[in-house]
Amino acid sequence: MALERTFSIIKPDATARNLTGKVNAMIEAAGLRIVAQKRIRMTRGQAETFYAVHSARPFFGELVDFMTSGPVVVQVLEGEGAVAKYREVMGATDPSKADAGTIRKELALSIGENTVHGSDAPETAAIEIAQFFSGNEIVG
Ligand code: RTP
Ligand code: MG
Repeated sequence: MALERTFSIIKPDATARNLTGKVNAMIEAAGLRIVAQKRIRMTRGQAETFYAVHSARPFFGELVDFMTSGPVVVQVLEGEGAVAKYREVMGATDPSKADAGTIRKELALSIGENTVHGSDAPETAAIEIAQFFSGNEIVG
């Protein structure tokens, strides 16, 4: 498998509980390298753009409220098959359905406050990375 990059967000429920280091330890233990990282406060505009694919869903307003409710840590992760590997490490969207040992099973609070985001395909990863990072901020 080829070296690949994926986009990750450590969400406000996790920064509020001081879990950034714990999430990062689980990412690194899985063999993924954190090649870019910054802590930001997402604007509503950024959150609406980021989750535009969900704009017609009933939970869209709540999702934007949540993602702008506190600091997030945006990251670029690199590794072999990074997109699929990180989805495995994250676990299912709903933490009650996530496998043992995954970030969401161990740390998430609910389907909304679910601790992390990870890109769902290499094409979306490239778009999401470009929304938050310029090329010289990523050091592989
Ligand atoms: P993400 O995009 O954050 O990595 O999560 P995902 O792929 O596992 O889930 P997705 O279907 O893309 O949904 C995006 C985020 O919306 C929130 N959500 N809430 N209340 C609900 O029923 C509901 N469904 C989804 C979650 O925070 C989910 O991560
Ligand atoms: Mg998604």
